[in-house]
Amino acid sequence: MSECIFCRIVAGELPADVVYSDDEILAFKDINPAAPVHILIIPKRHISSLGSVKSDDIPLLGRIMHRISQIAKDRCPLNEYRVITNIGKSCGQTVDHLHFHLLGGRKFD
Ligand code: DGP
Repeated sequence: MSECIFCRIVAGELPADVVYSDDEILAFKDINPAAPVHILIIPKRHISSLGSVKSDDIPLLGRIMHRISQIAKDRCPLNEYRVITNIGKSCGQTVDHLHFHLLGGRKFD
């Protein structure tokens, strides 16, 4: 059994409120939302962070970006939103599995 929480969600070992899933991408609601729309978009394959992507990952990263824009079109008012990824503990990364926060539905400064 993986020790990575997000790998366990991908494997169905932990529950999640899934909003999108395909062969390589999963999107689910953040357990601790910071905005009315707060969705995490992850590769199903374990990649630790954006800091460890390889050139082979470029097509996957493009598909993740495209998927984020599709989810945002459906869920974010005015199609306005923020996308964040944290890399490393000192910058707020608490789960060592690449994830993009899609935040929307409120004003950000
Ligand atoms: P970060 O701080 O960038 O590593 O963001 C990790 C996010 O993951 C944080 O906003 C809370 C969320 N999170 C942590 N554990 C779980 C979980 O088990 N389920 C869900 N849905 N979200 C989780």
